[in-house]
Amino acid sequence: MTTFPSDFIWGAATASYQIEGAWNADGKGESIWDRFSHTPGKVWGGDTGDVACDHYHRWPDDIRLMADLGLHAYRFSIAWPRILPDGRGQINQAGLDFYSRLVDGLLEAGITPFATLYHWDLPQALQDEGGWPARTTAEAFVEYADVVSQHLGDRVKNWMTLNEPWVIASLGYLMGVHAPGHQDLDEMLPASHHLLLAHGWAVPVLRRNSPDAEVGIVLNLGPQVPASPSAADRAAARYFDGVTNRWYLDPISGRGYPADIVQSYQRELDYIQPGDMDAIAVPIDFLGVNYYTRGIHRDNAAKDNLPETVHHTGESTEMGWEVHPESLYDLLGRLHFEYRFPALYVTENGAAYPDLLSDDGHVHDADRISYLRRHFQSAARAIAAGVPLKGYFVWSLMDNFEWSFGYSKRFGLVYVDYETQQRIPKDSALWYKRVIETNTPDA
Ligand code: IFM
Repeated sequence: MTTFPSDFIWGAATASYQIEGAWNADGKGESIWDRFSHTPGKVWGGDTGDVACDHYHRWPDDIRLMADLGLHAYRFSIAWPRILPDGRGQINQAGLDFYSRLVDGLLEAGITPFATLYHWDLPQALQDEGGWPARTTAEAFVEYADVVSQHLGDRVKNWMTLNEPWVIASLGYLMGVHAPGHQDLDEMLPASHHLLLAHGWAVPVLRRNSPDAEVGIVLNLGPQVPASPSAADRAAARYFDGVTNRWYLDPISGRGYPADIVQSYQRELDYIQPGDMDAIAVPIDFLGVNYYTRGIHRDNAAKDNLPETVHHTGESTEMGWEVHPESLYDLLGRLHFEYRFPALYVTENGAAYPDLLSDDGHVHDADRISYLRRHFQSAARAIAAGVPLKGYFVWSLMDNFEWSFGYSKRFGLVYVDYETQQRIPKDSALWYKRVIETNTPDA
């Protein structure tokens, strides 16, 4: 039987813009995702986060839901423009009060809060001054981290600075499919640096305001493997590993930016100032790992390439992402044995499937249960191999706004009827409750 350590933390994750709604309530400022989703053509079906799951008003019910599922911990994010509507300066007390009540409610329910400071909803006012490509945004982030941790740091003891800087920089400033929708390598590169700098500068502030807290950062990571053992395919895989994984892992581990990738960008990284790389390499207590899939790389231009030996399993989620649980084992092993972070959490893992509310009033999402069970088993194998994995947060607690896909993709353990805001635990939620109770995915 697969078992987990007795103190293993089972949780679920969400993010502010994806669930809260109340986009302009109680003094909240506009975020780049408000602006982006209100711009025609940017999000599937014209969907916006204006109402989302209305969690801003329904949070007491949502905490009851979490308690019913037996969650040990809840990972949520704080909306920067609720706290500092202009990004810096004037504090919006109503925003702080919202998160303060949420944290108190979680603690009363016996659920440990894990708070992420930045899950993509940058104050639009800061974007108007240049956004993440501007160093001043990293400076403003420190002010924001200070304000939040001064108010919540007595009760929140698990902090994550950023969620997925690769996505923020690459999808937002290079590919243009996320807010603010820019397509410019010369914005993406400094954005990635200023995100890491914001992280590095904020860590000591969080430690100062939140004694005994554990502080980390969350990266989206996945093995990038060659389709064959040829030199060309290995080089292709190595490049993608560098761009997506090492570009963030190496600097936070004190190794600087990977030289092969620096060379490939053919740019002067003249935005890096003395002391930056040391600040970015500040020791962290844990790394948060968001794992969804792997990448298989083939150099189609290579002459006489070797036959492919690594194939897609043929199993995909509704996002089109290959289901490959073994890669979670490989990834966790690599992170531990190659980078030696003091502790790891899976801060996101889960799957979108075309869930249907059946006539019997239930959502029979056997494919999600199968996905999660196999990933939990991989995580257990990694722990058995010596990886200090401390907990696992399923993405997501409930269906929500899936960025440029709007509400068309459902990742939740809990089904949300967006017309009525009714929450209906899917079969996977009831199964997850048993996993937590028994501490085994064989449940
Ligand atoms: O919904 C997102 C989340 O906000 C960040 N990580 C990936 C999830 C699924 O795409």
